[in-house]
Amino acid sequence: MDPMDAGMRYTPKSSDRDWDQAVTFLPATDSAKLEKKKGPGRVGAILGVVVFACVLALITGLLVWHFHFRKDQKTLKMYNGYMHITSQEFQAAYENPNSTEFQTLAKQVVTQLRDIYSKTPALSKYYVDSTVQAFSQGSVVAYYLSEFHVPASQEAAVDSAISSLENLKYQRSLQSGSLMFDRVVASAVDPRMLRKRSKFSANTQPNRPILVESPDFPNFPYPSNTLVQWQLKTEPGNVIQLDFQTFYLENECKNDFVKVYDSLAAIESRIMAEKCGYYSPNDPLGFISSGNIMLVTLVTNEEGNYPGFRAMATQVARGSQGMSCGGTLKGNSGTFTSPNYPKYYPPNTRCEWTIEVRQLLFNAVSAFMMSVGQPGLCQNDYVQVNEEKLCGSVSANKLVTSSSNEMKVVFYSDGSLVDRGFNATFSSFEPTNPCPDKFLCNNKRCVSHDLRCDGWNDCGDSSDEKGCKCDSSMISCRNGMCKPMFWKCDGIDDCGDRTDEMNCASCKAGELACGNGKCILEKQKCDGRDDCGDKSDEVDCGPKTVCTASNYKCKNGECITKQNPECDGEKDCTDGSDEDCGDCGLKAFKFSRVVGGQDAVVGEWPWQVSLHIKNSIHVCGASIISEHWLVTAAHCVQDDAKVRLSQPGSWEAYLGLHDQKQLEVAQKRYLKRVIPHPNYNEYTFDNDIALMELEQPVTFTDTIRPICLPSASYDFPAGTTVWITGWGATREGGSGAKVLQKAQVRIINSTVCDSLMDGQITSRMTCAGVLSGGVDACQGDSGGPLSSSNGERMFLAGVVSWGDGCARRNKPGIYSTVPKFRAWIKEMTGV
Ligand code: 4AZ
Repeated sequence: MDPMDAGMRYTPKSSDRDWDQAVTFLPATDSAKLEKKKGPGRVGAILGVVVFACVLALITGLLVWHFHFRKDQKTLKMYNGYMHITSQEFQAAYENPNSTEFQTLAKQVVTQLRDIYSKTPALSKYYVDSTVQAFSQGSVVAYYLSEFHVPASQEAAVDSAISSLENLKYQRSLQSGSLMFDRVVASAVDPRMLRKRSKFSANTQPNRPILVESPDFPNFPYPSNTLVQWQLKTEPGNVIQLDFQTFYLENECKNDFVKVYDSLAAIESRIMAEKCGYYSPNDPLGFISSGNIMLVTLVTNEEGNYPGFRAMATQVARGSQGMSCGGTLKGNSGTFTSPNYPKYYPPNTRCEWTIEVRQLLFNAVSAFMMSVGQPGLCQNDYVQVNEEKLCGSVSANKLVTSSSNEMKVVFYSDGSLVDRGFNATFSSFEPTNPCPDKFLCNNKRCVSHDLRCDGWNDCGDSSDEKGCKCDSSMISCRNGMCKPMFWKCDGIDDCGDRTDEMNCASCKAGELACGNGKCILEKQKCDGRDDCGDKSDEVDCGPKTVCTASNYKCKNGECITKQNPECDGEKDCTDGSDEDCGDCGLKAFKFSRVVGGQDAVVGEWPWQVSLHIKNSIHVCGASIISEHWLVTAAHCVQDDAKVRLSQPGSWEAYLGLHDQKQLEVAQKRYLKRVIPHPNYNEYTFDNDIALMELEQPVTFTDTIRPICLPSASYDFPAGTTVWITGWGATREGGSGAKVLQKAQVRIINSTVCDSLMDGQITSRMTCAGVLSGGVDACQGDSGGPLSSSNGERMFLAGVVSWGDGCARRNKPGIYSTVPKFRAWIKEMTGV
């Protein structure tokens, strides 16, 4: 029963928070008592003012302290270093941090360091303590970590005092305490490596290969917020070769990275490389130390955990095969490389080759890749050929000649930051006959006579394509070049002087000039057969009722003989269905890795999609065809050893993305369905197309729009200019692009392409590229669009599928021919 109803008065208790406002209280009977109670209130007010004044004073004091003295608040600074002790012989017990020998020597090193720091006021004031992390041979090298508490304003002074300790190396030997040492090198610890929780792995044993794997590899992604270090040691006289078999980290090195040091401690002046992202087996990642020690570190942050890495560390005798370099090279020709090529060369290396021939032409055929930050200065790592120093990334066509029969080549790497090195060939020549049995290019290269006047720029300066006498299978350009006949009258200026586009309509009376220069009888026009060979005789034929496979079929069943009538701005079907195109293939704005491409403009390719493995990196491209559906390549959605790529749950799609580092700008969608083409052949890449249904429809914006799907009869004839776009590798074996890349290529005649690709082209494949090389789709572009404009809208001509490498001469990119799959797409998606 409710007590109010029972006539009882209710007195609220302090614990009753939700008491009813309608409740009445008993009236006060003694008002004097109530007046009296106001007395303590006045005292309270005075007390309140005093307390308030105190609090105000405290806050003011704190603020003054905060702003005035805060800059001198001390922060913890760590320095990693090594000390070269000359007065001790290395003992096996130094390998074991628990041994008495280790601890005794470590104590001496710490005393020594305190002594060194005490002599430098900039250091002594802030020094806290040091710990010894390891010892290695030579006589004994001690690796230590020193801790300083430094006011913010003094950090630079402490850094410089620490680096000036290195000057001790110029004194023959210092005696202080009981140790003699001749070198102290230290540098500030990378702050990213301080933030993390540390884990140290056990030291490896010399003399047998060691597996170095990220934690939980290959079963789970590596853990968050982890620092793992592997100290690798081998016997003196050997070096350590570290080869990564798998390397798959987050793309952003500031989050997750692997650092490899030519040292046992993370001393930044001994760093060989910092790596993140993905390295494919075609782009092998491998390092070699200069001595018998190496440190591998993995640092991860809290977001984006990736599969990680597996590497094998092996002991290699210094100077063994593949690692040795220099010497005298004799003979008429030969090749030589930097040590460990094409993997990374060791630090602290100098190699000198003397090439002796009767007369010499030095011909560096592969790129020189050096680690120097500033190409041009060639101060850190370089190749010196006679007097010329080369560094940075040097063209594969770089050629240096000597004017005597001797040439000296020196390769030099300093103590940090290594790169892939170089591959070079040399060949000798008679000064009077520089290219025996070969063609001498203007740039002094020698190329085979077979390559002369073949339509391709083999010399690199086009001199092999000038002054040509063309045979009947080639177009004779007025400028002296020869071009393949199938490029005649294709509307594109292949000669460069338009010769191939002249006299295209010189047919007899009663004949019709085809687009490709061929003449056919007038009556063959619009007969439903491709008499020209380029279908130009079946264009502009008006409505027709008898349909062939090459006719566009209107919604009302009418057939149009005009080639590609859809969405061209002209109504060809009587029911107008050929112009029933919705919003597809239109860009919101007017626009004035792909290998050989350039950065796209935001919104330029609004149908381009980046497919990521869930919580992982970009792996494939795709194209938006409707609010619900994407088109990609079937080979992108085949299960692999680690990820079930055929499952929609393995993916996330980024729409409207421009920069892979700004995923937050894009619309992210998960997938409901993945439908690979049922006839996809994983050996031949035939039918390499797949559909993806989005879990949630996408909202079209200025940067997210669909591309038009060409009808089954749509033709993209050879010579048509088309665009490739993607975040794939920007060179064969290279890494992916950060910003979306675009490049222009042309459709290549299928017969020509089939012979270039050794008969591997099916009717469901379209070839496109630049046959002289240099422009192409590449790894990571797969699944993305081959976009073609009809002047009004963009059409999905193809899906990036495969190729023989990337951007190689005479090796076009191969795309799945979208018109061939139009009916299947309609059947599966309704689009
Ligand atoms: C790939 O691996 C790939 N050059 C895509 C396209 C090409 C080559 C390779 C064409 O995804």
